[in-house]
Amino acid sequence: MSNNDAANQYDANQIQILEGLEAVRKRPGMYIGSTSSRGLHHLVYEIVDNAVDEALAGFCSTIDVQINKDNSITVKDNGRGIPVDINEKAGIPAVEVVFTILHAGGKFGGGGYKVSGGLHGVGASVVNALSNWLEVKVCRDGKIHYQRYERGHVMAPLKVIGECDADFTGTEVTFLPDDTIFEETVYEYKILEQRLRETAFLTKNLKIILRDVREGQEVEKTFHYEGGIKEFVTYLNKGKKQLYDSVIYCEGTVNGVNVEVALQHNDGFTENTLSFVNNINTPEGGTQVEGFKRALTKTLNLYAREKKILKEKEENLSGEDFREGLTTIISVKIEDPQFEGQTKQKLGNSEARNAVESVLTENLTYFLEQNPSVGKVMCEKAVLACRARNAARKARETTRKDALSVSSLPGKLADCSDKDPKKCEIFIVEGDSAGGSAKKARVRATQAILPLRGKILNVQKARIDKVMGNEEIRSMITAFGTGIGQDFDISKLRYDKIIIMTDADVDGAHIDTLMLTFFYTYMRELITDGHVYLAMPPLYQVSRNKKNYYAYSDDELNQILSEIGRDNQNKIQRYKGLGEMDASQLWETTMDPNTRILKQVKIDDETITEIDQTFTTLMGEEVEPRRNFIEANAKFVKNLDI
Ligand code: TTJ
Repeated sequence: MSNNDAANQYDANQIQILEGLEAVRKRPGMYIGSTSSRGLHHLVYEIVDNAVDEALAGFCSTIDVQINKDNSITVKDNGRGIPVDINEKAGIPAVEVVFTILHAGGKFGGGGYKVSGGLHGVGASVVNALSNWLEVKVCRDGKIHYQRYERGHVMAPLKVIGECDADFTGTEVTFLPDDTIFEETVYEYKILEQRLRETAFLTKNLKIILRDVREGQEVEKTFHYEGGIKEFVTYLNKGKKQLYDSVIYCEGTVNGVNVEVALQHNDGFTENTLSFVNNINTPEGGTQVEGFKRALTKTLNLYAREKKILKEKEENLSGEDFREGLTTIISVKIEDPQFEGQTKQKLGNSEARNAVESVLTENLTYFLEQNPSVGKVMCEKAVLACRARNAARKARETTRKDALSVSSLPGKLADCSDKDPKKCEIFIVEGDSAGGSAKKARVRATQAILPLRGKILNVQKARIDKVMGNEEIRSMITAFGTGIGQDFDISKLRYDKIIIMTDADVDGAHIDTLMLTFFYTYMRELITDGHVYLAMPPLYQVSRNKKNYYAYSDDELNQILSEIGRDNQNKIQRYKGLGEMDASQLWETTMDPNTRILKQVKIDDETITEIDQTFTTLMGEEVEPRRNFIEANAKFVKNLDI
């Protein structure tokens, strides 16, 4: 190549690069999902995942993540350092390729599993394109190599700016997300903490340090788990009573699929199965989860027969029975993962099914031989679960025609007259008196009212037969029309919106969480499909010159007062409960679709791993954490993103 050709090719490459990164800036959502807080945090995972790859390859032991004072982020590792020599094809240093060419992940010279990039897997160049500026320092051969970019543009050629220890190598990246692209530019320590803790659990022995140096909120934590996912299970079962001491753990590689499974039962009734593919959470499971279920059900049924816990005439226990109160982490590493389903969150590779099944079957069989007392406890719990399930089914069959059919809607329900579910909504109201006002206030055609007496059952502390026997819960099931648990059918839902309307106090918040726990456990799609809302009654009424103003927070009260004037003409009333409002006030402030505030209950994929724990904390024996939580309301909002 003559000098001239080289120059031409360099120019051609530059143009391509700029077009590539410009496309990212034009349609950021396509590359990182969103430009909200979620996308902002995603940038950090994209960078960190490159360093995690290096750890998985066996060359990096520590990753240091820092939130800087200006909300820029620094990620530092002690890996081999991104190569700085000229990449033949692009004619620029490899490190520059990584940051400026779209889809050039950190992959040089194969081997290992492609983990980089989390859900979207887009890599460092996308982070660069979406940053106001980004600086990279690579320590290699005793030198510090440095380059700076602004909105993806190279500012100057890669250059040596100093020296480092001859035997130290590593990569350091600092970037400031572009405030013209992101709606939110302030990092939340808690969000990064959860994800990085999870990454550390999934990468045995990797040490991740997270530091916040912003004024007034300085904090530093280290996540380092020698036990990997085994410790993850212990962490998730914390605050619950374990059925036996050991966490069962196994690992193996079959047909190129590396499998790790860790599990332990607690004395609760809900299943908590979390699955990951190449460190990425798969909320919808897939073949790896199918393999786990098969292995668990078959192995334990075989064991129960062998030990005569199951008599010859008795039918096999179901998978569900064995998974009652079971916390499981399944982590597979696979070269070419295929994601399926609407949201691409479900693993499709069939070799993963076989790999998980065979690794778990072999190890669990051996474990049960060695630990017969644990095997016995597991089987006995499943037998009880099976009995409860059968009792619930019988109750359901005998009462299906009456109690659970639309023809016999609960007496307390004031149903709406419109039969098109899309137009209808149901208010679940705390207490008979508020229920009465709501019935008077409502639009009959489209708004149904179901008053509930007292607190509903805590379904984390009861088996399905007891849940089905609870009157308040039965009323809801019947009114919704969907059935429950395995029978749940969202297409039968009789209302588009299910609105929980409780007092704005500690008891009301408790009822909210009991209700959400019930929905989450037995009617999850109601939440994931966005049908569940919390009504927001006002906290204050301000009357002045026959005009009424409503404030939904203390801040809002202050705002209103400064607008209308702070003098003795104002009459300020603090509402203690819904019952203090008459029908027209309730309508105006909380029920009128044109003026009310509703909060939609959502579950963020990123926080789903801690949802079960959130409910456990809320519903647990210990009163203190619940009170703190409900009063502060912080974690609730974070995890459920209401
Ligand atoms: C690839 O194979 C040759 C030796 O270097 C390997 C590599 O690129 N390692 C690597 C990349 N370690 N750390 C990174 C990395 C770290 C951060 C913080 C950000 C990025 C984009 C890459």
